[in-house]
Amino acid sequence: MRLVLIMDGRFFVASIPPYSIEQPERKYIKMKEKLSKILDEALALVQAPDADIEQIKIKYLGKKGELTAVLRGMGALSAEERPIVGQLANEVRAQIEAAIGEKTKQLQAKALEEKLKAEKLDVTMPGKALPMGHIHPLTQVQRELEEIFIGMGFSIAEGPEVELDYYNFQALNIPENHPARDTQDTFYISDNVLLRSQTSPVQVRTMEHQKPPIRVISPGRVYRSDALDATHSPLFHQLEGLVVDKGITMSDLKGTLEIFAKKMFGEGTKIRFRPHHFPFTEPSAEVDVSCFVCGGKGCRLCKGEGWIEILGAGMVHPFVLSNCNIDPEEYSGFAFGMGIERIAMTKYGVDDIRLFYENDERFLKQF
Ligand code: 2NM
Repeated sequence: MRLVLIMDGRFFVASIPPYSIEQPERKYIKMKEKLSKILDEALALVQAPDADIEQIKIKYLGKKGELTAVLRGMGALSAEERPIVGQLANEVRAQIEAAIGEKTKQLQAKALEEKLKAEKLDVTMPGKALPMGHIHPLTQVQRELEEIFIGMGFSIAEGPEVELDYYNFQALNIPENHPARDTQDTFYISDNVLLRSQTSPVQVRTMEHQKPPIRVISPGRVYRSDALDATHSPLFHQLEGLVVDKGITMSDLKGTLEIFAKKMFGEGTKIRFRPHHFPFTEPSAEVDVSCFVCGGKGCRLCKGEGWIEILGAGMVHPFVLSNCNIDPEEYSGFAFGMGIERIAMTKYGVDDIRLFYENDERFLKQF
C-alpha cells in the first residue's frame, strides 16, 4: 500500500505495510523485543557458574523452546518483516549456540581439571596388601621331615603312584593271602597294577638299581580303599626311610629315630620301641614319642598314655634284600615309615584328617 502525502505543496510517497497500521506493527516490535529478551536471558543463564546447559538448550533452542515459539508466530508478520525477524531469530540462535559452545568447553575443561585433581596418584601411598597364601600344612610338615632327614645324610627318592603288584607287595615279602592285598583294601587298576598303598615300592626300586650304602627317604601320596572319616582317608601321605650298608644294626635305627623325634617334637622328647610285626622287617617295632604336651604325665593329646605312636620300623627282612639282589650276608638295613597326616595332626592337635583336604581358609590360615 502506498500513501501519497502532500506537504508544503510537495508530494511524498511513503510505503507502509499492507495491513491495518496499529496491530501488526506492534506485533513486529514485540517479536523483536521478545528475541532481544530471549537472547539476554539465555546468555545470562549460560554465563551462570552452575549453568545447566541441557536445560538451557531445551528452554530456548528446543522444538518446544522459546525461539521456536517466536518463529512459529512469524505467520502474522508481513512479507517484509518476516525475513528481518527470521534473520534476527537466526542471529539470536547463533549467539546462544556460540555461548553454549563456549560454556560447554569451559565446563569440560573444568571437569577434566577436577578429575585430574581428584585422581592424582600419590606414589608414596602404601599399596593395597593382597591376601597372601602359604604352603599347605601337610606340605610344610613334609618339608620339615625332609629337612631333618636330609640333615642326617638322606636323599629323597621318588617313584610311581601307579605301581606293579610286584613292587608294592611281592618284593616286600607280603604273602599272597595277606589282608593288605585284598581288593577291599587296595585300589587295583588290573590284576597286577594298583595304586601304591605305601611308599615302600620306592625303596625296593632304589635297592634294585643302587648299590649300598643307601640312605633314602620316600615321601609321597599313597592310596588305601578306606572310607573317609576323622582318622582315615583313601588318599594320604607317607614318608618312609631306608638305610642299607655293612653292619647296620637296630641301634642305628634307634639313634636315627631319636634324633628325628627330638628335632620334630622338641629336644626333651624320648622314644619307645614296642615289638610289632611287619612282613618286610624283622625284627619290627612300633615307635612312640613321649607326649610333648604333658611330657609323659598323661593328657588329652596322648589320651592319658604319656606316649604317642608315630611310626613303624624294623630291620629290613633278609628276603626283601635278596629280592633286590642285595646279599643279606654282606649287608643289613633298617627301614621306617610314618603317615605325614598323623604327624601333622599330632604336632598341631588337629583331630580330623578331613580338615587337610577341604581347603577351608579358616583352617588353613592357622598354619
Ligand atoms: C614301615 C614300617 C617298617 C619299610 C620297609 C621298607 C623296605 F622297602 F625297605 F622293605 N620300606 N619301608 C617299612 C618298615 C615301612 O611303615 C610303617
